[in-house]
Amino acid sequence: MSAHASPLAGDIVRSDFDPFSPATRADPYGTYAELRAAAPVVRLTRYDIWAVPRFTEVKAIFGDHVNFSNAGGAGLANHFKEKPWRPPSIVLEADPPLHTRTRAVLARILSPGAMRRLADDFKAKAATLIDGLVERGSFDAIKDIAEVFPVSVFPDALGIDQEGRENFLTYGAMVFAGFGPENDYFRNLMKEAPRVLPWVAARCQREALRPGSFGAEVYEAADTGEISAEEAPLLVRSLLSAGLDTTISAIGMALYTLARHPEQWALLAADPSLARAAFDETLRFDSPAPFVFRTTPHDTEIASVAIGKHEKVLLLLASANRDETRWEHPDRFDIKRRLSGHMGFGVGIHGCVGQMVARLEAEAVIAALASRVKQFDIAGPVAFRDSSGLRALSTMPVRVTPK
Ligand code: OVM
Repeated sequence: MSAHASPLAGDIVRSDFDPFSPATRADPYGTYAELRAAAPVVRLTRYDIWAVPRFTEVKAIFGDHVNFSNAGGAGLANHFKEKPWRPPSIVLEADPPLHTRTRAVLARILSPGAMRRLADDFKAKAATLIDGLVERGSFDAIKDIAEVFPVSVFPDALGIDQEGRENFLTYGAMVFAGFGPENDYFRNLMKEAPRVLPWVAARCQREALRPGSFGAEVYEAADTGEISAEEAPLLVRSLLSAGLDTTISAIGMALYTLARHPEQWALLAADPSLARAAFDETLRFDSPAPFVFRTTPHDTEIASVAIGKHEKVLLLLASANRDETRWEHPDRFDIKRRLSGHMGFGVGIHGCVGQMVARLEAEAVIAALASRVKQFDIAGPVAFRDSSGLRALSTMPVRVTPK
């Protein structure tokens, strides 16, 4: 474990690093290591924001919602100063006490009991999907697994019917691109907004949601007065915004990481019950949601560096997950690592409320594949998606050797 440098008190370390560029997405880890070595907080001159690359400060800021607010926006946009592209999320982009109320509703809906009720269905659907693909022998692990499985289970759990589900993918892309700068990718997607945003809003209404579903349960919370009638559709919108692109990206990155480490695949194939642990290690090793922002509601400091009021602070989760002072051999992908406390889902009051759904989906897919396939090989060029807010693949041709 090596120590990190501490710049002289009062010194501001600057960098022209661009967290949103295609080059960063292709390989961010060298730059993350440089940022971690340089300082606990770095001024990114291209965007006039602060970046936090080390585990200790990322974790401390996650635990400090008084000095580091979510109401200022979880992306680059500063909601304290500018109007966001969509009405802010009432859970992600809110502070206590509003957040406390909305979070409690989601936490109950996504509880361990709810997961037990979904587990058999997820496993059966994963088995059917993977059986068909293993028979084919060659397929695209992103287009045929990662982009298919979450869409086949999550909108059902949410209570939304089949028709037009591809609109969710466009909407999810807008949400995650919307965490980055207003670039051509975002502007192009937003051309679809006049069609997709009303479609999404209609799916968030009570009439559109199957009785007994997660969505219907949000409306039940409005009936009991836990949230208001106006808040219910916005909270359904959160489930639908955060519940699809994330798991698609995470399952895709998990398969990518596993395929690049054949010796780890062999361990998994020998014992598919390692699937859940393997998934969490992929989230540490190559986090699909690599960062999130906080905004300062007033003057504060990070590791003795003065931070002004209404500043954006970029928490580099994916860098914290490789911090050499926190992890032994951080650059080693090891599914048998005794892993706890990674930052892939964030932590604290805003830590991913859907993380058990994500684990259930990923475990179902990875275990199904590992129990049928002894060798899992990349068979052609992979490509990353353009999204500024996610690290995710758009294609990964693979060849599988059945057991
Ligand atoms: C929301 C939302 C959207 C995207 C992600 C997220 C990671 C939440 O609308 O609440 O959490």
